[in-house]
Amino acid sequence: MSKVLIIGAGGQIGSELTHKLREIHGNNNVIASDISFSNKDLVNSGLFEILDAKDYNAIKNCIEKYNIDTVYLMAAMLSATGEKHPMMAWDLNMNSLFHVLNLAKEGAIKKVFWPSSIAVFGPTTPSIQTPQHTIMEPTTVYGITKQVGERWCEYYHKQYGVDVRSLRYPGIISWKTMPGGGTTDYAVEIYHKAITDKSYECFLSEETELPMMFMDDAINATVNIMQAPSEAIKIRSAYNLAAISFTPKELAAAIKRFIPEFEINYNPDFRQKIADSWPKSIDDTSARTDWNWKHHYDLKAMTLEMLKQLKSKYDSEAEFSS
Ligand code: AKB
Repeated sequence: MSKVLIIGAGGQIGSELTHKLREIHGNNNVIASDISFSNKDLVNSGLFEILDAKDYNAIKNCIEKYNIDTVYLMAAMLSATGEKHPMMAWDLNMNSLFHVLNLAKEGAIKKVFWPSSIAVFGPTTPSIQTPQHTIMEPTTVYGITKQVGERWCEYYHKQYGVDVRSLRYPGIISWKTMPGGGTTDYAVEIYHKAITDKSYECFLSEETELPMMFMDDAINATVNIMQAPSEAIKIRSAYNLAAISFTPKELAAAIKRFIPEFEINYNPDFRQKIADSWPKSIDDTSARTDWNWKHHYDLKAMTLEMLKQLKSKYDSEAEFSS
C-alpha cells in the first residue's frame, strides 16, 4: 500500500485530489499538508500536517515520520499573483520542486507528481492545437517557473532515475473549491455569480479563447498518469492535457441556456495580456496514446453540473443561516 504526502493540499486541485487519494489508498495512508489549518474539510477528514513547501527539513521529517513513498507537490503561486510577486513566485515554485526532486534522488521517496501548466507556452507558440513539442517562450514568472521545472524534472529522471510525472494543466473548473490567483479563474467565478447575482463582470475580453477542463477530468488524469506503468510514461518533462476550449462569450451562452436572465459584461484587466500569450487549444495526442487519457466533460455537461451543484450549495447555505 502506497503512503502519500500532498504538499499544498488546501489549494484548488490539491483539496479535491486529497479526497480522491483518500478513497483510493485509505485515510491512514494519505497525509494532507499546507501552511495553515484553513481548509477545515481536509483537516477534519484525515491526517493533516502544517508544512511549508519551501522548508526542505520539514518535508524530509514529514516523509520519515509517515514512511511516505509518493509526493504530490501541489503548492504553487499561479500566473496572476506571480506577476505581482515575481521573486516570491520563483522562490516557492522552484525551491519546493528542488526539495522534492532531491529527496527522490536521495531515495527518501519513490515517486513524484508535479503539476505543470499551459503557462509554459508564450506568444510565439503556435496557439491552435499547440503541439507537445514546440516553441516555448513563456512571458509570465509562473510560466517561466513551470518551463524551468519541466526541464529539471526531465533532467532528474534521465540523470538520477527519479520517477517524476507531470501534466500541463489547462484552467481547471470546479464547484467545490475556488481557484486562487490564476488567469483562468474567471471560468469558475462566472458560475458562482450566475447563481448569486445573475450577472458577471469578466476580467477577460469576450473573444479570449483558452483551454479548460472540469475538475473530475483533471483528477482522473492525475490519478491515471500516476497509476500508469513507468515504461508507459515516455515524456518526463510534462504531458499536454486537453478537454475543452471556449471564450467567455461562449461560456456565458452556455450558462444562459439554463439561466436565461444571466448577463455578462467585459472589463479586461492586466490578466488579458497573460491570457493573450497562452494557447487557444492543445494537442494532447501523446497523453491519449501513452497512458490512455480521455476526458468526459464537454462545455454543456460541465455547465449543467456546475450550476446544479452550486445552486444546491447556495440554497443549503441560505437555509442553514435562516
Ligand atoms: C492560471 O491561470 O494561472 C492557472 C493555470 C492555467 O495554470 N489556472
